Amino acid sequence: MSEAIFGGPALPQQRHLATEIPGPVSRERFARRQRLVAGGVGTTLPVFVEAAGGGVLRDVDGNVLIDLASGIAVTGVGNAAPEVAERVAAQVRAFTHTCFMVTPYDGYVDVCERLAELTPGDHAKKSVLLNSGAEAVENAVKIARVHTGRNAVVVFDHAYHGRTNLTMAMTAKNMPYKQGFGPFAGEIYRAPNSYPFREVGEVSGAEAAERAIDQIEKQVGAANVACVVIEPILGEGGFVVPAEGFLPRLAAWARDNGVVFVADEIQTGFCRTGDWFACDHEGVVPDLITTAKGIAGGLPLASVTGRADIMDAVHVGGLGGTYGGNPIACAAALGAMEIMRKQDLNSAARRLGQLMLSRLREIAAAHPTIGDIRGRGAMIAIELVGADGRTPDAARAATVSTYCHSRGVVTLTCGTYGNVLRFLPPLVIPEDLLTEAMEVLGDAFTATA
Ligand code: PLZ
Repeated sequence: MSEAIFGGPALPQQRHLATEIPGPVSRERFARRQRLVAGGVGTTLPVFVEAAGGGVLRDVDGNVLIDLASGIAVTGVGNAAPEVAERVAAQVRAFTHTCFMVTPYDGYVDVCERLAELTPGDHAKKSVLLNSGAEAVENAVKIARVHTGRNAVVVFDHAYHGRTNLTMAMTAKNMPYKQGFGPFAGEIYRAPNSYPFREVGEVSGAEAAERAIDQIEKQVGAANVACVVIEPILGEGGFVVPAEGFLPRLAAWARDNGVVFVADEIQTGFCRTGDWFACDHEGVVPDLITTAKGIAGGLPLASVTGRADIMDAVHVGGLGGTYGGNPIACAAALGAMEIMRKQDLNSAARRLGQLMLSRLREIAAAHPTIGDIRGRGAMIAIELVGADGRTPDAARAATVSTYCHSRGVVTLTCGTYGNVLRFLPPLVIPEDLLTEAMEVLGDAFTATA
């Protein structure tokens, strides 16, 4: 066996370019990847990682990159975080799997207990644990349908809920998520979202909610709706923060009409936005909440958590799966949630957000292509537009992102129009590294002007 490589916070927290990006070793590995991995799997930045921790990734050429992606909002507590790594190692040595449906174990129940404490609302709650975000969304829909005896599912413009058949139908964007993969599941209805930057004229949160409600009532009928499923801040759709009042009004309408209100907090959850969950910001209490990504410090785990009576509507045996709530993933989640609490990652996310916002405002003052700066906590994005201040400029987003990659900063794009640059640093990133990454971003705008 080759020598162990250690990541985690002990990894030197310094950007370092040893070669061009990607370097020769990564290029060689990538050629092999191209021969062996299905062509449909994309790559944002073709460097092969060998260690990661704190705010950096180290690649096989010895380059150290600043991480503004967190593996798409997963490693909020940091990569290979000691509390996660140690609990995982201990669990692997004790037992790796029994299947919770065959013989239970404490880790699963402990995670459900933590979820009941941390998610919005102080009502009685229960959870089911699963493997991926998409699986959590699917299960939320199953539960809502059985509870209500209704079929219709309402989702929103720009939504992203996953890549399985049902969640593809719920996801808004065709390319690359849906193209050629139909037929899709039925009884999915799309309502208009609140997208302040792209509204024509001023539309308040309450007005945007009325617009959606009117469409739901006219086109679907409230009595047919099992659930509305909404990301409280859009993730893949562009980090759009709805106008204040939009979510509370929708939630109130759902309550008044016996519709299950499902918050998809798979990308926004676990301190990312400066609260445990994005719904907390406006005091919205969802009936069901889907979580994944940040929950377990990088191990695959997801959940549906919600009102005990709704969760209990399903017959025994109706929910499950071989690996859902795998003991190793549960051990990781308990470690990750402990870090979030002990290190107060909500405060950290707010500080990192302030740092990014102030630097981004300076960059935007010099580069009018930045039409909008938005987000909350350490979930921040900029939307790039043409000279008219409106037309999406996806090409510029791509060139700026590519420049950042070449200088050792891992950035991601998103948005329905592909013209949004998003920043998702690990919540444990040292602030000087984040400042440096913002400097590289500023250089990227100047160099690509
Ligand atoms: N709901 C809000 O953000 C996953 C997708 C990356 P899974 N987002 C990243 C990609 O291109 O596949 C996501 C999300 C929200 C659901 C999901 C789905 O979570 O764990 O990827 O299934």
